Amino acid sequence: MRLEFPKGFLWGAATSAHQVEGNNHNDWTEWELKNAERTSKESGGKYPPENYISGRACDHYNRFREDFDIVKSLNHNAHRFSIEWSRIEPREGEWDEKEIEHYRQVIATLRERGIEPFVTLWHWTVPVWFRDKGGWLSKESTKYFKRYTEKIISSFPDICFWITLNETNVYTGHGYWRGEWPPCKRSLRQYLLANHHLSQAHIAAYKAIKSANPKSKAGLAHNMIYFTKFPARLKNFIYNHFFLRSIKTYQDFIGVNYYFSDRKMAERSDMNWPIDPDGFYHVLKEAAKYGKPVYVTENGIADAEDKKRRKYIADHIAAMHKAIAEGIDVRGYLYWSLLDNFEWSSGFTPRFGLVEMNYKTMERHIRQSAYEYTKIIKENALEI
Ligand code: IFM
Repeated sequence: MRLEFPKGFLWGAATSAHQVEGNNHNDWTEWELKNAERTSKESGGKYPPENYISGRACDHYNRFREDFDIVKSLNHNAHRFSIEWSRIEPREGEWDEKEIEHYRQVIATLRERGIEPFVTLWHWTVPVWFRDKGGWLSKESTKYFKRYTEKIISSFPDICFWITLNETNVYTGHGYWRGEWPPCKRSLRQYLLANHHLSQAHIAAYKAIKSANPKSKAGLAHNMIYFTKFPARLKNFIYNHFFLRSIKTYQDFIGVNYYFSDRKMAERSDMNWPIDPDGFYHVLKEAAKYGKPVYVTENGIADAEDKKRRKYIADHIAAMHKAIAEGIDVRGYLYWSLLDNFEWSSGFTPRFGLVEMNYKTMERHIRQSAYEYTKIIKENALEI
């Protein structure tokens, strides 16, 4: 059977600045240096402290042209990346024009290759001065984020797709509720406050984007889980809908990041996450409730041996097709991730990439599953 996708469907992959660029200086890099020894010990010595320090990551900052050649060779027609705020505004109110020029080159390089950029403004890391002012707990945070957004949109006025924030629910859950990620808070009050400021930041950024260019589209990349266990409805509301509802009409599309459900599945990824493509179908239906187009801004698997990725991608794309066939307006799919990269507190161990990284030599090796994904892209259809 052949599952056809709508004409003009966008296919590609995603990355984020801190996870691939290398040599950033932000709140995470400082935290990594303090925590690497402890995290390494917690792994029972299995992974050395360097595994938990982003360091030069994939050196994508210097090798983005080579990486986008790979993207083109794989026939992707869209690509999501993020701009690193700490590079653009390393000190409060001081813009680094050299870094703006860098991202101008990144965007131009994608466009020259016929690849549509999806630009994320914030993917979890913040400049250290912003952290020192209280980060997302400060009531000034919205003002700072808006100012940064305005600088970026005036620098890149022709971007069609903006993603303001990445996975606010995952970020605040780990950083303000469970205390596992910077800024390592464990407080319901602070968790709610950070969420509140992030939703205000989104709305301010959305308004700024639309007033600068009403034709551009702005949304959020939102992590969604398919919940089946009691109290599934409550969990669905809190995790999947609370933030989306708080930004209500201030979004032109819903960006869905999907990885797993809460069901017991026979197959798991290297992250030990259950593989549940049917859950993907269900979360797309949840996302569709807002009556906006849906873009899959992330979906992927950590699979170092590349044994499960081909099937994972095909099964998830089939589930997405089922949603489309039922009338859900899904317009694009971005696999996470283009390259193996720095997976936050798990370090370099998980391998999500279509492209395998040799971190010693910085060589890139295209995995077989990436070619299988390309077959789907070329046909704009999946044969099952
Ligand atoms: O690597 C992350 C990404 O930064 C945000 N979404 C989930 C991915 C895999 O954990």
